[in-house]
Amino acid sequence: MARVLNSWLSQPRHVFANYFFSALIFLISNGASAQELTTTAVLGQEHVGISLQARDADCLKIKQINIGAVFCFAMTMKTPNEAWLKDLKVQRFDMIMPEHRHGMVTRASVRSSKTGEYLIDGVKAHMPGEWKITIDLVQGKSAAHVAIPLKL
Ligand SMILES: [Cu+2]
Repeated sequence: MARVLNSWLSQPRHVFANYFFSALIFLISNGASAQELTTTAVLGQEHVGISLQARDADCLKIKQINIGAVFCFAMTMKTPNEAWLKDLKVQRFDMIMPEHRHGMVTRASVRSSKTGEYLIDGVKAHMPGEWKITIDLVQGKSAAHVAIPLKL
């Protein structure tokens, strides 16, 4: 009886785990190919929601990042504290391949036209593989280093 009960109990969990991991893998791979990347940074008391969307060289919408092509990121920072967000600075934006110990062959530049909205020009992945986006944020005396994985 215990064995039957055990196998009955373990079955749904096993199925659930399978679904869970497939969903997780889907989310991870989808996040990279759809170019909508999100993360959270903590600076002092503030939790900042960060989202990145890949665009083409003119910062217009695209479906995928092409290896070897210069592209742009549209980056949005969100926090309930608008006044605080006004003084948030993106000090550095870079993209590296940690396993290959190299960065990009271009230099990215950050511009902001509106509070919490940024355009990052001159981004380029010159080879496929595991990239890592790194962003340095500063607000007053608080700073954060953000890392977002990007598989291309
Ligand atoms: Cu590389």
